[in-house]
Amino acid sequence: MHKLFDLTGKTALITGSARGLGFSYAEGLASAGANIVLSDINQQNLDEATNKLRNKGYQVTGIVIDVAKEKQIIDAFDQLDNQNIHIDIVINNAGIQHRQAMVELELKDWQRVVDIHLTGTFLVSREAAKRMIARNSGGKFINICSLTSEQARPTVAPYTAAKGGIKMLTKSMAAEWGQFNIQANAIGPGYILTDMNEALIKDQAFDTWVKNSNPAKRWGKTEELIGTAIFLSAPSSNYINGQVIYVDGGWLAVL
Ligand code: NAP
Ligand code: GCO
Repeated sequence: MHKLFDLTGKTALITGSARGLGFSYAEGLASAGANIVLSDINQQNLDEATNKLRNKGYQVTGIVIDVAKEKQIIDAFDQLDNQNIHIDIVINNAGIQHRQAMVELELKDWQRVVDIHLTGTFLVSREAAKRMIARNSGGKFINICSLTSEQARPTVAPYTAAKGGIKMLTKSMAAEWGQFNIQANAIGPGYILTDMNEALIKDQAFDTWVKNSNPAKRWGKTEELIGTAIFLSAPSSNYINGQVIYVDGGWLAVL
């Protein structure tokens, strides 16, 4: 393992990591040497995911965190403190999608999407950064953006607003925490084959649109995001701050 990409001795917390991209990030960082704290809202999914990684010989702790609930986040970090588990790397991955025209959208549905993506990213990062600064340990934040951090499509307004906000929150984190040797960056995945997009993948017209909209002419695979996650978690990115790296097959590069 090249020392620029070696995560040995570091502990990474990934939110929403019982399945999907979050689980891929966790497995990828574990393969680069990191100890892993998996977190999710569903205890059963979390236990299954924790066991999967432990069976591969990785050092894994599982903790239930609903990123929409501030008290759960605070309690979780207190629990980790009590277990002497110090978080060096945070991937703010937890997320949901809600597809509906704005004129029909209810406030509760808007609020839930924004609470999980944008506010959840803020709350988890605040608790982690407090401790990184107090320990003078430095740290890494990888927030999860989206093509919708840059461009919109109809019916996903709360998600788009939240993902645009996460892009700017990432820059705010860089602005305030860079002096403490903390780097905050983001990954912007294109259209990836995960459960979140199951309905879209099955829709022939949408599938064709995705394939025609990026130079790679295909959907992305979860494993194609791992290298960027390791890079942004490792010493190789120590002078990169406030950036979004789009892993999108070239989607945003072309008309
Ligand atoms: P996914 O397959 O739906 O998985 C989302 C994960 O987040 C699940 O484990 C889910 O838990 C968890 N979660 C949901 N609400 C939560 C909450 N309140 N607190 C904690 N965990 C919560 O989604 P995905 O495709 O892997 O997406 C992961 C992230 O990547 C999201 O932020 C998404 O916006 C972003 N992203 C995805 C794509 C893509 O094409 N897939 C592209 C760009 C960005 P449960 O298992 O209990 O539901
Ligand atoms: C949608 C999708 C997208 C992708 C992703 C693209 O309904 O358009 O869910 O939001 O998941 O965010 O980058």
